[in-house]
Amino acid sequence: MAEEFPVVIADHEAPAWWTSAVVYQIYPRSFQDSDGDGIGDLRGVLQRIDHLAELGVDVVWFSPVYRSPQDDNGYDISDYRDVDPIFGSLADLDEVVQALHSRGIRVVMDLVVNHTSDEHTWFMESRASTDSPKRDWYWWRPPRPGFAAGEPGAEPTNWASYFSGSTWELDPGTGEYYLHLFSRKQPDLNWENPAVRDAVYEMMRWWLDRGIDGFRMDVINLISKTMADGGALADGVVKDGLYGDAWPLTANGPRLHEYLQEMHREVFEGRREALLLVGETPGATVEDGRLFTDPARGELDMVFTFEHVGLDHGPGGRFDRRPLDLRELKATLARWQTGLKDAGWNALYWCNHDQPRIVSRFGDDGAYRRESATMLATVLHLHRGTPYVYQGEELGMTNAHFAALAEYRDIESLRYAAEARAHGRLTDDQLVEALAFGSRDNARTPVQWDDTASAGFTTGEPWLAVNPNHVTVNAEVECRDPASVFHHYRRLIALRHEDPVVRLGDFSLVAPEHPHVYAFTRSGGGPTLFVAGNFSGEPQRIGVEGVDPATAGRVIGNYDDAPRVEEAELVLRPWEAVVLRAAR
Ligand code: ISL
Repeated sequence: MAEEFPVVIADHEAPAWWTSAVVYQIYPRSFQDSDGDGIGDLRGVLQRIDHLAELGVDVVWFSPVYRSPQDDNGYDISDYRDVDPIFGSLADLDEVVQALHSRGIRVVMDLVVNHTSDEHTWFMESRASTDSPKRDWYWWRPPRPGFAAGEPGAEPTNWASYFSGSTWELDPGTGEYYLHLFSRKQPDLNWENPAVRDAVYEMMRWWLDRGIDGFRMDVINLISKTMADGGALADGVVKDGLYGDAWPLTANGPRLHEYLQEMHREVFEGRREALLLVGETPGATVEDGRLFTDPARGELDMVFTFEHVGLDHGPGGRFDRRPLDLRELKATLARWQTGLKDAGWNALYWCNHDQPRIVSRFGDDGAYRRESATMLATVLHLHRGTPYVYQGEELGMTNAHFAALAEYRDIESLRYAAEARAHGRLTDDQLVEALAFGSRDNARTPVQWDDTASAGFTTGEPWLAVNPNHVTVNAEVECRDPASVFHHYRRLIALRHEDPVVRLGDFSLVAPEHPHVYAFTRSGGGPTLFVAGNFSGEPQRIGVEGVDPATAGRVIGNYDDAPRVEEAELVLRPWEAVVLRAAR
């Protein structure tokens, strides 16, 4: 594939190209179908390149399109070097990459190497016998001492999988159990084995040689496991009466940074400057974040933190809703801004294929859908970091609001519901409510392109129901209206490209204790910016800092005119966002 970008010169003084970039995530299954089978595909992406170019994004990250039994919608990979026929072919992918490159848009591929599919040849060889040369590529353990294989309680530990049930699955052929932190069709790779690491690095180099521009690394902080230390296994603390916490022995292990630095040397050396490397790191603290992203350490460019998207979760996790306290959101994001100020970099996001829609979560997806979606966008995009836009977010798409359990398709939701039912923990009504709040399918309903029957997504039967609100919420309407969510995102993206203060200015929180307004300044490298967002449907007052509201210019806002100023305070309207720039 031809290189369409100017050669990036390694200059360690200049800020990296991705400090002014905005990334767009495509979840191919739900983006655009081209062949009427109800599942989005790569030729469908080709039909929508203009949409991405008009939005002005710099990078597209593709959720997995590799060969896969689709147990977890492609996060279970059976061949890393081929495209699954439901999405098209390698030739289609080359065409998509070329089409994006020709518009100046780089391409980042999902890298899922904590686990493979159980249908990957590596695992099939591994499971064949206890003396298979690939036995040690995965985590095999005998039954718990005193138990026979298959007996209730014989699993080597009591650990809970992220998708409910045990993390251990018995292989009847050899009488041993294998570890799977996710579904039983996603066995964890054993990174302790250097042959595993070499095979992964070789595959990564193969993709870079084909012309892709980086990787989004799935659950990358799970690749080193503390359980490897002397092979010790221990039960986890039981949370829900059934299974124990796997985290302490399976995440953030002692060799994590060593592996990432090795990967860097083996795969990225000499070409790092042109790439974007982003790690998905659930459970990472700011201190971890700095270790991953300090450029001097040669690991990753940025990581996805989970702290801010867990603030509306109760003790029961993602299906247990509790109200957001805005002060906690501000304190959390500010901690990351400050913690990575001098070394490291933030990935900024509200949405992805695992997160319910932000406008339904922290905003108001009813009467103030447009206002709250644009307010949330403004606040996020004015932080220091690289913003990620998840497909449909730029249209103000909302949660699915499914009223029946039968609508759901996601393995995590289905297994959670089955377990909750089996143990009588929740009634069906409670389950409908829990999934409506927390299901990943909220993010996965098809992109709403127009008001026709299947929202322009497919001519067939969509694999997951289209949200009925596509009649009013869709790309056609959004693109026509200059005040829309779409055009607001377009302006925010352009602003990051143009304004060095948005790109690099220091972040400082204003009025951290205000319960309804998220306000901060960005300063240094140009006139100070003051940013304020009203997280409520009521008018709110906020004192202005760093700029004089009488002389300041309005850089961007989500109402037609500037907010009223009374006694040096701004009076923000419902869900209003505004960015003011100090007069020079
Ligand atoms: O959404 C979650 C479950 O509550 C998260 O824990 C999620 O599983 C976690 O963020 C890891 O996500 C990534 O790896 C998973 C895959 O299912 C997700 O789609 C992916 O983003 C396993 O590969």
